Amino acid sequence: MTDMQTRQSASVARCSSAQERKWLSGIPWETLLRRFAILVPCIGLFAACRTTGPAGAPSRAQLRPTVFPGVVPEPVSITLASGDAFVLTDSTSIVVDPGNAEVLRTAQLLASLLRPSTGFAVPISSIGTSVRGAIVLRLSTDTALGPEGYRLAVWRDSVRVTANAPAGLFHGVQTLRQLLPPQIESHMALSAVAWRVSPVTIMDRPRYSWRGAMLDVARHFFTVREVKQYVDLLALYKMNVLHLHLADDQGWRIEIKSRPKLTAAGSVTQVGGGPGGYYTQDEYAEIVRYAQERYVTIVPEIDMPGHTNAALIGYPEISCSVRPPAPYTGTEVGFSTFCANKEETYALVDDVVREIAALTPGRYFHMGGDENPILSKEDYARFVERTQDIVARHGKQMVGWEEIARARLRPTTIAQAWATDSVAAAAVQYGAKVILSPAKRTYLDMKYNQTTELGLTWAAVIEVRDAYDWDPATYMKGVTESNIVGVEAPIWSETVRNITAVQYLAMPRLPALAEVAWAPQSARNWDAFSRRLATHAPRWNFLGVNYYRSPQIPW
Ligand code: IFG
Repeated sequence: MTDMQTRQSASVARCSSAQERKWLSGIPWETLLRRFAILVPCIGLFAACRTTGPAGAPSRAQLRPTVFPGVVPEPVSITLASGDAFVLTDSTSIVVDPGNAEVLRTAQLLASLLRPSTGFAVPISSIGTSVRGAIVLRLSTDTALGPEGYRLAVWRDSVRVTANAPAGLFHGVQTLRQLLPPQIESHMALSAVAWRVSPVTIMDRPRYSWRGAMLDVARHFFTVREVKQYVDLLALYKMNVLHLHLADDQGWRIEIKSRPKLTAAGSVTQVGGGPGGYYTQDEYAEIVRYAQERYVTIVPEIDMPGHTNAALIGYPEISCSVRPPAPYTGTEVGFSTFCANKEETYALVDDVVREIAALTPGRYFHMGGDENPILSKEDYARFVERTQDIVARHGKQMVGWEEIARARLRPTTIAQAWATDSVAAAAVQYGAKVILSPAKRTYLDMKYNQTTELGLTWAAVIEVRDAYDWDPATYMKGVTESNIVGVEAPIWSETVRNITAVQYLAMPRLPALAEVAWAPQSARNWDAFSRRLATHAPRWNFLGVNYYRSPQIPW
């Protein structure tokens, strides 16, 4: 057997102390056997835990398993090995192929993580120079990994991340980040930290290609800086879609040059009466750029035909709402709609889709489609189908909330399940795919429990385990794994008005859903996840991320 033990032959070291047994207790054997090769030979473990104090039980710190990484999402394959750790020092460099601008960008992002906390220079040098003591990021054809997967090998004298594509290298770097001590996230240099990574090899790739979060910037407006902070969280957990809910009854949040009254009249307030706001097209482009560098695709949503009160303040001639459009600061839904039988309506839709599509490199445009009790079934279907044609004409694939499945869909269209476990299934008949956002599991604007100050309860109260313990492939009748493009966690902002409040509701349920979307179902285990997640709290503290200390997690 090589010194790299394969996970199949894992066996727990016999000399583990009560501390070790405590840490390992509760994690089912099959998880340990499948997920971690804990083949630290007794003598090795005893040596690693060698006591410096009086003979007898080693200290808690010495025994704390430094080789059991708290990687979230759980990788497909992770093999721990004995041997010396890789240690970041002032001679550590990052080695890349300078010819690939994307890979160089990822190297720069890694360097900007490592430099502040370690105080090391961490130079970036070209492939071909010595790799001793280096972190090597390299593209290599490896079809087993797909477009987002990676391999990560940590040895005493080097770290190597390889992938088919730059996105995979970026994801491998996030795993390396999580294998480093949480102090690595510090924005100020810390001394007396062992910047060590235990020897490990990982092969990893995502289960779903759509691993998303949605931020409602319409009920309450969030600044560009706050949106970037949310993108940072998604990137840490390998999520790759940020769906921005840019318009609703309470606010229109993006400049449309050919329709200036959308922002002039529609952006001036928000829930509760605050000042509202909107993104200029340059600001929206900056959000897109920032997200793209972190392999997060921005999916813009203009909710139509319902949830359109803010748009109709400026353009009341296409209103078929049940009340005259006016600035609205409440939280009711279902009282506004575009008319479906006026050509002026589709002229406005075309202007909006054209301008936003031109600013959006991602393939998708989300047209909303939810909660419209006003239009007849026929008129609603007509609106969805004409909008679907407009979106296609501007080069995008349409996404819509599950109700759009009541219209005839293109096979490229995606229905987003949220309220029921059946409506979106109708999309499958057209060959359309489904995103799973079941409100009872993924709506992060739901309270954790009845005492949570922020959030709503109409769908459920959702503790961390509720967000984690489900299988998308078996969740909906008539929707199987092959129909599913992915999972998305919306956070609606009726009750949250700044990013700190968003983080409180999002963390730690967002990493739970990131694991639902990334890890193989066979690798999912609540006990193991909860222990891995607990090790992330110090990381969030260094990052200044607000979070809910759920009693379900062994912090
Ligand atoms: N449902 C509405 C949202 C928001 C939400 C709050 C969808 C698709 C309730 N529509 O979810 O606008 O009000 O939890």
